[in-house]
Amino acid sequence: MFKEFIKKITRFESVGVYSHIRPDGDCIGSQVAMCLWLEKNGIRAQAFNDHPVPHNLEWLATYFPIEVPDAELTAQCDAFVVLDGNAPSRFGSYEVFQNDYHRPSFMIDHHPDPVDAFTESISEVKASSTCELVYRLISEHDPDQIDSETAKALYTGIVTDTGSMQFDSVTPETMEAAADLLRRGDFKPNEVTEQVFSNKTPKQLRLLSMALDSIQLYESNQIAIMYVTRDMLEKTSTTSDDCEGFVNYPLSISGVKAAILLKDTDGKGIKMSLRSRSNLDVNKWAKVLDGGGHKKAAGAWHPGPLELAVKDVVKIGVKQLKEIENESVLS
Ligand SMILES: [Mn+2]
Repeated sequence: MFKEFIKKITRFESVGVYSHIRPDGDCIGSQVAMCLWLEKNGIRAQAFNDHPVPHNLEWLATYFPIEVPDAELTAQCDAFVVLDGNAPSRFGSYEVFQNDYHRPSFMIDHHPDPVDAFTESISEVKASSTCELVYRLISEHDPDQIDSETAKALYTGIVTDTGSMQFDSVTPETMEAAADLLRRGDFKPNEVTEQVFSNKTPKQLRLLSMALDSIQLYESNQIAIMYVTRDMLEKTSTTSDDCEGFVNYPLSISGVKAAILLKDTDGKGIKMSLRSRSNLDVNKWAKVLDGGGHKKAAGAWHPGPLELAVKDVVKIGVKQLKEIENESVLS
């Protein structure tokens, strides 16, 4: 799988590497590592994203600059790599450019249901993160090319996409990858995690306090709902980006199988983050609401208002709970 990819990608002189829009630790980490690896092998790399790098990940962009793509920059690339997303639409202006130019395209990702729109794909749903896949790719080619910056970038994605190694996507291979990255990069885990996680502002904690107050439980505590409204953001002078990670709090309540954070913050409907720590499949759940993602983590959208969004999202979850109960009775 990686051999073919390595053989083909290293034939190009100049490669544009995209991370998905509204970037996170996994896509930025894998993007920076991929660019450093390409350059080590004599290929000119450019890192692109339409959106800004989140504050807690800006340090990664000092290892390799991430630019907003424009027609001039993209025209310089012979091929593209897209990371941590499996459909062209996840990469913003990339899709528009490719519709016109049809350059060879390479995808590495771990989300379900990949779109058949790429020249070469590495699509591994069981991988904890795209960073774990890029780690395996570089290791298969030449593990000595994993320098300290590459190691920290890849470690960031593994840690952020696994909820600090808590999700059930974590395998012995994930732990081995993390251990090898620590050894090769010669750093301690907290050097990365403090930059990524311990950077909360007092305002964010005030917002969190309000969000915690909004938690409601359904179906004997199996489903937890939390919401953030524009009013809460105004009262705490925060933005909806400050809700990052909030959904893990309702998910941590004993007995909760799935938690949903609803954000009613921009007057453009309700954005939802769905998380599961059971056999409830939030990817299926989100698909009913114009979204998708993984079995354990997904995003969805509802036109609103908030009360109706809560009602509808709970209804879909309850239906799935009942189906799972019926299946286990029958089997
Ligand atoms: Mn990911």
